Amino acid sequence: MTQVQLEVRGKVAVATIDNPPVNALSAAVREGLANAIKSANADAAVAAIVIASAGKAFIAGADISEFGQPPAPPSLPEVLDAIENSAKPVVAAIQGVALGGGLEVALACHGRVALPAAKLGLPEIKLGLIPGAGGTQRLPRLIGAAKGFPMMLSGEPISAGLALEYGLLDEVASSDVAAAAIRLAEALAAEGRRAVRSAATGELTEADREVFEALAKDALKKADGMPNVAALVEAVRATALPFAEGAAVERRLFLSLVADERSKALRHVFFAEREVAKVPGIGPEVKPREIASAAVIGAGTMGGGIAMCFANAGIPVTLIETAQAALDNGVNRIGAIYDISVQRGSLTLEAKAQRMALIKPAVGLAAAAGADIVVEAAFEEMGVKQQIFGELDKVAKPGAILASNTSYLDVPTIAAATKRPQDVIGMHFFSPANVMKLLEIVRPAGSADDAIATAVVLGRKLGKVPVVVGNGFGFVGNRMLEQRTRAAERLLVAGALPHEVDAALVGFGFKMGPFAMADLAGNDIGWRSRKARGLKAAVADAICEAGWFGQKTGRGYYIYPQGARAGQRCPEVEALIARISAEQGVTRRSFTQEEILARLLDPMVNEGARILEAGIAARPGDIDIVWINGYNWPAWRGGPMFWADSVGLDLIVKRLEALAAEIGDKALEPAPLLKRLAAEGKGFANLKG
Ligand code: 3H9
Repeated sequence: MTQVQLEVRGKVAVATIDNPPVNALSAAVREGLANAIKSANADAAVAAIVIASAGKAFIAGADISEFGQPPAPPSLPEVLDAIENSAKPVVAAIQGVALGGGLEVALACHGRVALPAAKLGLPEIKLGLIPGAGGTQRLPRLIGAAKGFPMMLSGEPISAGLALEYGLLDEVASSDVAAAAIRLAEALAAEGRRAVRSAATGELTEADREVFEALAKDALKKADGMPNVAALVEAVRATALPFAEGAAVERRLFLSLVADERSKALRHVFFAEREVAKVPGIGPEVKPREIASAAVIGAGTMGGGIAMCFANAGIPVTLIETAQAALDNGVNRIGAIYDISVQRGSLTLEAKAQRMALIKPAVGLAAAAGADIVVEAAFEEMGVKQQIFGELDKVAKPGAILASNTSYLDVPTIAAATKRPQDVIGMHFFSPANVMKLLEIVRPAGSADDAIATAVVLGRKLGKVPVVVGNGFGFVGNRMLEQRTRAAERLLVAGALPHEVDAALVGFGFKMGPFAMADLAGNDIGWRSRKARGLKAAVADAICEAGWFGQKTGRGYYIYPQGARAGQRCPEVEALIARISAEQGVTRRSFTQEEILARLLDPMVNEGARILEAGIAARPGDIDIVWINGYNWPAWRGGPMFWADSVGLDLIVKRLEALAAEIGDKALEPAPLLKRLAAEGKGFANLKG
């Protein structure tokens, strides 16, 4: 079975790539393309060649799953050289996305025709890479670096219309792109070989180079330590060299980036993001329910944000409160958030009006009667939730999905307040709900498969990354966060200071450390929750007892002079911490950044292992996706479970054993799964499949 079929139509040989789902350039496709070019050139009856594709995508790029494996010949640059140097002109017929190596195939051709809906781009930057098959050399030579460099820097594809304007395409065909490509191929053949232009022969003008250098300077400033931005600049600069030399520079840079841990992490995230959409036990035969309208209960910050998600997706939503004043406040808050977008220019006044019109404020639960889905975002207290669900059971229409936006509570207990537990699930949004990508969908035992499938489809429609998780205190994200919070408190008592702990996490790549985060969210939230659960945290409790709730009170772990967002070190807090260490008989010591990181992150990994053992997360990659999309874990670090693998599970086990002994806390001992994998010399990645 060849993945490239060659068929001669008149004088034109059409090579059609057929490698579902997205025609990635696997070794078999590369070989098939090389053979097609060779045999078409050897066939005296053929005057020109067209490269076309079956399916939706033209070519989605190199096969990402092959990276990091031993290279299988022919390499893509070799195939592209064969296309470019073909004695007979080659034209690309682009019917769908031409991305990465896919666009590089098209660039090596002598002509390019696309359908209007096609998209063209070089997204390698998003995988921690740069184009590696001549893209950095051919694209700027064809359309100029002033246009080509930003395309490679952002990784965002452009439309066929813009590509035509740029000169990246020769033609946009309204239909039958293969026929249009055949016509162009015939015309090029008729003009004769010498008239055929190759992207590799183009040269950049002085003015173009100047614009590029200015853009490059700016990009390097914002590169944030990502090595591929500097590599991209270097590769584009190499267009000043003869093509073959420039291509060699690009290849060297590309190969070193493929081996870089940051790109490995981003590739892991690419596949984990797609895998997370597959819910174990729920196949395509499970049809999601139709969601044409929604209701959100609670017009507080969370409920308002969730209502905005529905309105942004064009779904009418009833926003419900118990009293008019609270409702008015909620609606005003939503309006004010949209106003900020309007001021920033990211939303038109008209769009704001349309979205506000989709939000229907109402007092009383009876207004939820017509909704296909009801999302409860009321106070986080079991009694409150049970009362609401009991009433909803009476008013909601049959088959409506009843979702609780609980962060910690037991969903089956909430469901037990209804006579339709199969329709009750958790939908845990993250604050601010209209911004954060993560949506934990809690799937309690007894919930209907089609209710879960509906929530997944809806989640994506709302622009979220839905991750289906099992029921259990704190689900995945908050359960692991609690370990980090405890670890941060332990570090303070042992000798570290808040700014040192925060700096370690920021150095790792988080936007904020745990104490800056707590000050932003409000320290009283954790305090209330600890009190309700009978838990103690000496430093955190003392901070709250002093009334230092964080930014909103002007002080917390840090001081915030006159509403400043960045906190300053607080001598009183530091003295308070030292006093608590002394009270607990601890001799304070200093910690390196590396020690701080290990103490914060190892217990999270341990909890992740327990979550996997309990089946609360289906795969280690799901946990990574939760942390990247809900808690700002840097994507280029791949998520906590990927990070653990890169550190080595045996080392994490040793560190946890030492920590458990030092603290005298059995809960910190390595989980059985972690120990087993470490003993077998494996990582979490081995759990796949
Ligand atoms: C590159 O080209 C380097 C070169 O410069 C140099 C080489 C020397 N490889 O996203 P979907 C799979 S780097 C392997 O759900 P959609 C994906 O895993 C590459 N597999 O569909 C999924 O599998 P499964 C530059 C790939 O319709 C299935 O296809 N290119 C690849 O929402 C469907 O994917 C890119 O970065 C791949 N390249 O979106 C483009 N692409 O069904 C990456 C997809 O088993 N791809 N798969 O879960 C995309 O942006 C989107 O997948 C695309 C389709 C827009 C194509």
